[in-house]
Amino acid sequence: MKSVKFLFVVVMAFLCSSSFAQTQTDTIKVYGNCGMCKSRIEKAVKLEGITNAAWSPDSKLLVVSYESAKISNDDIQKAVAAVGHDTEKYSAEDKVYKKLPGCCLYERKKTEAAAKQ
Ligand SMILES: [Cu+2]
Repeated sequence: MKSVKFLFVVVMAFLCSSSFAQTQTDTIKVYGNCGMCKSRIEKAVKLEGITNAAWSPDSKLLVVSYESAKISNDDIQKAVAAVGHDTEKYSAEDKVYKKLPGCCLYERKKTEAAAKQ
């Protein structure tokens, strides 16, 4: 009887930890301008583990919900930078940024490289 109880506890513990996968919501500063930026940014974070993402052209903030076991805040910021948008932690490559449509050429955050120019 004791072992049955133990097994029950183990199974319950397993069910609890797996059914409540940790979902985290972060707000990340992402540089951009307009509605086109919005769709580009939100498309870039349609990734495994991300449950919700919305970027506001007014606040320049990306509110993203994700399962922290599957993807990290850094991964998300890298994915955004990869499509040409600087984030608070990662900068887009110049060549990617320069390919953005004219209306999307947002004022870039001050990077060391920009400061030298
Ligand atoms: Cu834009």
